[in-house]
Amino acid sequence: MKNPSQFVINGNLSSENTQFYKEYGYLIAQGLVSPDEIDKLRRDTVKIFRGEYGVMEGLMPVAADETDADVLKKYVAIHFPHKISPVIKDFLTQGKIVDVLTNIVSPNVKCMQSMLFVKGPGKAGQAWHQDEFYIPTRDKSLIGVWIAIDDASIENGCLWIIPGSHKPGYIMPRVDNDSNEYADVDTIDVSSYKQEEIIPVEVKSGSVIFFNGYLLHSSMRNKTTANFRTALVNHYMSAESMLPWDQDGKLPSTEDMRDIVMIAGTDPYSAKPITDMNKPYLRPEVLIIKK
Ligand SMILES: O=C(O)CCC(=O)C(=O)O
Repeated sequence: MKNPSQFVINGNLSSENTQFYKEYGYLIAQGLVSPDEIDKLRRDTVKIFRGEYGVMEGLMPVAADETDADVLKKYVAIHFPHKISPVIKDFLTQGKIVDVLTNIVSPNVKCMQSMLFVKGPGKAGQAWHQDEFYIPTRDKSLIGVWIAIDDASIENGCLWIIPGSHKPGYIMPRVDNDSNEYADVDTIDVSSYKQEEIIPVEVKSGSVIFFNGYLLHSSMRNKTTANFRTALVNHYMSAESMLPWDQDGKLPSTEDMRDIVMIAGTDPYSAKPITDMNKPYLRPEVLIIKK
């Protein structure tokens, strides 16, 4: 039976939820985002990929007769959509999400990344990884907030996680990926975990999955022929920690990447200006990260 403490009910975080997050590294809040908010995000997704907020590298021209689905089928995801879309920028501070974050991360929270996945039919998933490998905080406070815009199922490529895998608290070695489920050239070898320890997180539209930056997670290929698996994933951390994040060499090395959005509390580093270094970009279909 599923442990009921993994579910946040009506956005009210209980002490059992907090304990569960510490032990297992994730929480699920079903229906945390209302159908109206989801509709707004859905319309905004189309607007972004139709280039209505402006063109960016990799965005393809749209023919007059192309349906929304035709347009979206060409893409996997866009990184930093909050940089162009006021709707997504606004959504970073969605009240119920902020409430959970201020309870399990810190009263002072900042956001450094958003990603909007459309993941149309046939598109590959993300290999096993820990987000802190990519976005290194100094205090291990990174948290992914995975918002289901469409229902996410095993068939359309939902998130898979290994509960408790954040506990050792170190970054695990990466090995070559030879599975065509994934877009990445490398992965983490999870064969030491038992099959039953590796679980799919199937959720309905409007649900939110919160997961620790050291938690092992992945997603498989979308095996449907017509369904998208649209999800907005925002990453947050405690504002007390600096963020030495160079985006795998894309940004100059820095002791503290200040292209952030404060979403709760106070910023202890407010004497340093907020920057605008990250530009939105489209995720390529094959991902190569330097080892
Ligand atoms: O949604 C997915 O397919 C992968 C998301 C993910 O790996 C992440 O947010 O770190």
